[in-house]
Amino acid sequence: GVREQTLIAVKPDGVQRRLVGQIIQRFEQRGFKLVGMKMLQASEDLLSQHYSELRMKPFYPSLLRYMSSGPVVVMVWEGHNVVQTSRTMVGHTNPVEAPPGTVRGDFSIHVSRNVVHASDSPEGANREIQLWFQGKELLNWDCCDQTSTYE
Ligand code: YYY
Ligand code: MG
Repeated sequence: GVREQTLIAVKPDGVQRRLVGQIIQRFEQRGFKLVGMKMLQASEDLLSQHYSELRMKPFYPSLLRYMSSGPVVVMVWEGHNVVQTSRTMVGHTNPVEAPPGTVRGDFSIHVSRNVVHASDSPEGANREIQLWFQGKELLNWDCCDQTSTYE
């Protein structure tokens, strides 16, 4: 439905490289609605829950170290098929496979510094949103272009 939500995060490399504005712009321009956003330096505890499925991977320790090394900007975007569309906009996990026009294909080279996170399923998105945000931090607001974006 049009109320589907996803978690998008600009990772520490994206913040350091001042890409936050360009990344927000892409989601706004596509027509999605921003319903929550904050900047924080994530704890390893939060990140271990966020990346719990990857805990046995060889890159997991360095992933947590890097993701907790500086501020991230986390956002919740809402709209029809936002999870799948966001994955397409972000591009393949490994930037070598991410075509130009995607965030990773335009702004990154190496898998360990791929600029953004995007949830990979509606169920995963709901789990991640609850992990990163309190309910009161998500705003329910009317977007004035609703009837131009949706039937
Ligand atoms: O969802 P996505 O971020 O595209 O990829 P995941 O398979 O969930 O991995 C999360 C994160 O881990 C990835 O964005 C970079 C990092 N990573 C890595 O450093 N090296 C790999 N070989 C695979 C993933
Ligand atoms: Mg993932």
